[in-house]
Amino acid sequence: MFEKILIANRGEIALRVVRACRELGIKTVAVYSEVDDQSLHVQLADEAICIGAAASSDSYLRADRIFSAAEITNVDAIHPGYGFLSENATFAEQCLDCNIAFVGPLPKTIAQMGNKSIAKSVARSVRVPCVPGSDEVMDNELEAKKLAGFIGYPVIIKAAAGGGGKGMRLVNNSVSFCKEYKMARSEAEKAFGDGSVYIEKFIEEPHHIEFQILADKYGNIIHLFDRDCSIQRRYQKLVEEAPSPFLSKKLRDEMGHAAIKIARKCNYQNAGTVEFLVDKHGHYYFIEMNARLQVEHGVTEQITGLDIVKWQLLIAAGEKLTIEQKDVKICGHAIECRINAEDPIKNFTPFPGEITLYYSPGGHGIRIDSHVYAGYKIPPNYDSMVAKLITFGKTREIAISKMHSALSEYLVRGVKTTISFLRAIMMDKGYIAGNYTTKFVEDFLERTPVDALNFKNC
Ligand code: MV4
Repeated sequence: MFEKILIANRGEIALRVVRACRELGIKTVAVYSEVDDQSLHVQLADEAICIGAAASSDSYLRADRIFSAAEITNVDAIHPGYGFLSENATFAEQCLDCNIAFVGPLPKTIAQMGNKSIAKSVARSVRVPCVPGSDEVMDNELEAKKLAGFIGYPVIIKAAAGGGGKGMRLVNNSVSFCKEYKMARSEAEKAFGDGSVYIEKFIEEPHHIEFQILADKYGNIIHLFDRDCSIQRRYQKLVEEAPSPFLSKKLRDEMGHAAIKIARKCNYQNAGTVEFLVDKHGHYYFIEMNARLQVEHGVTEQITGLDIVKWQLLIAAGEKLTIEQKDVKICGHAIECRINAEDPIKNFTPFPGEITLYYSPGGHGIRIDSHVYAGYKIPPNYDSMVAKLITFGKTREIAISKMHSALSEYLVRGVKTTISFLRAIMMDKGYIAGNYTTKFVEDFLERTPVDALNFKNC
């Protein structure tokens, strides 16, 4: 096992990794930016090194500085968390070149899955259904338009280097196709330095369902079942749950099997996620694979009893998966609410600042993953997520009820948060019924009065 690892991330996920390491007896090195010196991950790690100014491009994205910190502290491995350098194949490769284990997949797998068009061809090659569309990237505008007409509108243009909704354009008819195509390409070029795009039929009101994968270095691959991530706003997930209330046992088994086939084909190692869209008829389509630990991994941990971060470390250190698929069982139901420092009634604009008072809920079936506390100053430079509140119980009803009370108990003063907004979702008939789709948030905001989002003024 590793003696010491460096955590190339910040916030709650850096803390999550520190905790897993502590349990395994691994020493930890935190890296942090100038504005993150008060973060709990810095205080709880065994060592901490400041790697630069607040902007991510001057700190958490600076591979050179992270390697300097790794060299000074003599670590065996680097855990990249999510975001930042976690899906950067070059960074993973550089780790291996320096004889430092990268806690994630092989560089080649990251590169393959990072190109969403290649990822789809991997899925097709093992006969997993994909959304009908261009099988390759479309570099020619007129050919792209011809294909869109053939597929039938509405279509969606996606950046091959994108993922998670970045660089996506919905096109309703042929009149606006060329304009949207040009926009998509230039957006992709600007955001990823790669303007290639591909086209898909737009699936109306799908369920967004993903499967958690664990794979060791010896070809043992299991899935830890599914998460429903349909509750999103502008491609940011707000609420996730496991298992999905929409999937039948038959569909769940079939999709889990499909996810493993894709992972096997790309020589997947470590923890990963295979994303699908599922339409109202129960047809499922592979859309992308995320070659990293995800924000919402905690709900899967709660229903399976497995510690995904611990398994990531064991696998990276060369241990075999000792769990077989038949040993993985869904036990109960878990829901996660992402608590963001944002003002829901001002279009969810970020609300950085000092947390003046902080009381977090607790009790049976309640888990909080967070790096904040009273007196903590939320910097304006990063993602606005400040905590993940996870509840779990025997049934979905129990998990919802616990989430509702936990959100009611949660006190955060000094900044605005999404707590009241999330609490209103827990009281929503559509959410409680459980057959919601990716259109949920849009409809919910239309039917919910502003007052309902402003309970307790938090
Ligand atoms: C789609 C889609 C419908 N049809 N692709 C969004 C995030 C990215 N991972 C994939 N996403 C989607 N891709 C096709 N062909 C619907 C989504 C989608 C979505 C779209 C609009 C509003 C909310 C959404 C939430 C999740 C997924």
